[in-house]
Amino acid sequence: MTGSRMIVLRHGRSGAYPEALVARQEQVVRARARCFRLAAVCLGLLCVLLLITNIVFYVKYINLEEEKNSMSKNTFSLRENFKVERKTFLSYITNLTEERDGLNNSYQNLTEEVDQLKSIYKNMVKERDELKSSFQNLKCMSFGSSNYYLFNNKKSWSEARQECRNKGADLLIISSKEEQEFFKKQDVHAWLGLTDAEEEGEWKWVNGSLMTTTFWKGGEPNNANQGEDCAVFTPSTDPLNTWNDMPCTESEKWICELTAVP
Ligand code: MMA
Ligand code: CA
Repeated sequence: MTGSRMIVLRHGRSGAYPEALVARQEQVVRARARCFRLAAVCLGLLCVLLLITNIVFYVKYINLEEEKNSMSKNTFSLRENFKVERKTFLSYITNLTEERDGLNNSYQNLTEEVDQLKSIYKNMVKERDELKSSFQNLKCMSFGSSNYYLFNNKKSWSEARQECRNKGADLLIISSKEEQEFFKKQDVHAWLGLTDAEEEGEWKWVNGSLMTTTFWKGGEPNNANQGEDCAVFTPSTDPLNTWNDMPCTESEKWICELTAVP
């Protein structure tokens, strides 16, 4: 039961205000006042606490706001940097792509060049081998004022003549019995520089002179099958009858003659 109710009950029962009761009532009033003061102090303290809390939170909020602003600034600058870097990288990629395409082209050109060089090299090796073989088999002879070169590979009459001319010589011209006998001793089967290609039956040496001394085999020249316009020196038992006419397209060995300049 509260103090005020007790006072009312006592007052109702006795109907008078004794001094003790008054003192008691004053005591109660003072206690109430103390209570109110305490409550006010507590309230004040609470207000102060609230104020401090507010201030703390406000400061925190300001800091966070600043942090947020600085982060947004950073984010913006990062984004800008990223944009610039992206642009730079894109331009690098474009440049690199162009460079790669250029290199691809160069590579293709180089591959073609390499193929060409390979084929040139192959041809040169072939030519070298041909030259090697023809020079390995080349037999050099001397008679009178002429040097002779017997080639042991075979070519048509025109090609054989061209080979001689390339070396400043021409196909062999036999202009004496001694020269004929000399070649008989060599036991050769080779083109002579003698042809009737211009006019059938009119045999001419490659230097343009008409044939005077002749050493045909028996029955030759017979222009067999109407197609024999070039003369060949053949091995024969008879030293003074060794020539035969043959088709110019046949492949035979040949003798080049290089006459010494007087
Ligand atoms: C025969 C003879 C020659 C002719 C050749 C062609 C072997 O000789 O008929 O006159 O030139 O054949 O191969
Ligand atoms: Ca013949």
